[in-house]
Amino acid sequence: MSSNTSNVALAEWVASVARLTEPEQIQWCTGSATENQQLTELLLETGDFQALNPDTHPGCYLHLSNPDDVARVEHLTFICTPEEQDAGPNNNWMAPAAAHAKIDALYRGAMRGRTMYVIPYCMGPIDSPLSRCGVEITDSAYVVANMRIMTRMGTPALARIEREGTFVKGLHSIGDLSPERRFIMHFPEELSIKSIGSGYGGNALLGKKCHALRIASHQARTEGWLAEHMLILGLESPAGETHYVAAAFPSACGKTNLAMLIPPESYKGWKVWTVGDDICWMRPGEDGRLWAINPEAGFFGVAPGTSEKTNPSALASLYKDTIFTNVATTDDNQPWWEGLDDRIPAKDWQGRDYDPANGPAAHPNSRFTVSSKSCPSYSEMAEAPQGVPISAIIFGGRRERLVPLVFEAKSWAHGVLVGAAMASETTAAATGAVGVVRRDPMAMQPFCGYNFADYWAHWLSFTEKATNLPGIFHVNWFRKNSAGDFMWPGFGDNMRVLEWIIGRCNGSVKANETAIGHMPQPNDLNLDGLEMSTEQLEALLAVDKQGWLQEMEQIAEYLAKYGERLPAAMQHELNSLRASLS
Ligand code: OXD
Ligand code: MN
Repeated sequence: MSSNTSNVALAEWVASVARLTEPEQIQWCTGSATENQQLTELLLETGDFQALNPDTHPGCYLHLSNPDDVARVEHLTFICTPEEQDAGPNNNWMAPAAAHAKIDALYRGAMRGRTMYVIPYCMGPIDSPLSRCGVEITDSAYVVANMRIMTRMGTPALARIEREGTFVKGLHSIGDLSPERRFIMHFPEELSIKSIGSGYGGNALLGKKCHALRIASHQARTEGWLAEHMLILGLESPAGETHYVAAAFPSACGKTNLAMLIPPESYKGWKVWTVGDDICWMRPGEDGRLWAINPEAGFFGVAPGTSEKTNPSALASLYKDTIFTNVATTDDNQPWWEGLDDRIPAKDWQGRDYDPANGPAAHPNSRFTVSSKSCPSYSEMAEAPQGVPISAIIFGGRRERLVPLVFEAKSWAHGVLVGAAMASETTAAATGAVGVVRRDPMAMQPFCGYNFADYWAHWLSFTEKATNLPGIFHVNWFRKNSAGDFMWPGFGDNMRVLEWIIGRCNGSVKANETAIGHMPQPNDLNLDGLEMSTEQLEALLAVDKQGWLQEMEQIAEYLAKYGERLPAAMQHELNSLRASLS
């Protein structure tokens, strides 16, 4: 048995994985600078990393993945619970024994000739009671390099595991990278994950989607908290008061941009602080509020579209110590992607000479991995063990039509229905068609580790768990007019909507009561410095009752898939909304 840990379960698991996968050697990761330097040298030697221009981008590397392995693979992602109904219609399901047998056969001898890395990690600040630990075993040095940035990885995490005795087991092998032999399997009851055949982000960095969302959502349900696909930001007013907001948007809908928003010029003295850009764990505090941590330590952001205009803070973070995956490069070896600026790239994301006939130079789902600490707007409260108190929860989607700029749910239960009814046009973050409207409840469709009906019941139960719950809001930055142009400028100007939301939370601003919820009176939105006519604003805030009735029919049809398990309170909310619309 290995002497690398005093935790017997961990030592035994590592030994059994080694027997199955037969690595050439085993390396326990400590997270030290020397270890990172050695790994980087190895990655450069194997060609998994290419150094970028050391003058403009010191410590930055480019990784080009297999062209068949560039996004999450939802059709190959499984929740393996003893009862199929517990995974729900929202997940692919496989019986645990069958799943283990299938994937273990693929792991047999998979690490021959390779190093097996053992990565102890902590999701959340190392000293926070809200944090949870895991161990990822992987044969990919690229995964280790990413996990080092995305989690608190190494010796302190192992010490916590040894103290607490519990951890999530994540086994990952790149296998032969064949999509035919690729599976991402979750065993919530066993608190374990098995992933093979992909080296890409969400499939391979098991702390992120697999642990912090799919397994954690199950853990959160059992333990009375929430694991959500949400950014967390702090909004500081000129008076120095900071409100924290959590917001759920489907993948690649601008969560990173919103989390790092720079207020417009007219908002002197206002400041947005970034706590997290993707995942939020919240639990009721003794004061009855929800307190949240960002379980991650870095950003795995979508590169295309990130620019000085859309997200200056993200861009400022990317000039040192960043891993770029599947971006293009310029002739002086700087990273480049569509939307960055008007330079012409030299090489595309497959390392070919750039030719527009081959499509975009950077893959649309190309990414940067960078420490949160590199971000100029990073909040020091992101390291606070108690987390931050949440004043508002925002749901949003990418909707060209119907859905107004902002509305507020009438109650918590109504808010849960608003979240459950979220829909969005699909993006490149997952494989499959782009631009199709799909239901993405709470932006958790790809990430909820159990039956959505039980998940909504869990959300509804928070009225009994917390006495001072945040307000729930819905936003849509993506509405288009009949000419096909966006009606709202978005980005920094989203601050105007955030200000209204905070005003609602502290009772300083009124609202119009409409059939779908509370909405701003046009004068309540601060439009200083923005060229927008009253007609444009009215169009952005219009409630098309007929359109909403049709939407309600589609929502009812969608929810009906959950049958008897759908909480009665949801049906009740739906019926009362329909009544107020007709
Ligand atoms: C992500 C995603 O990578 O949601 O954050 O796909
Ligand atoms: Mn995400």
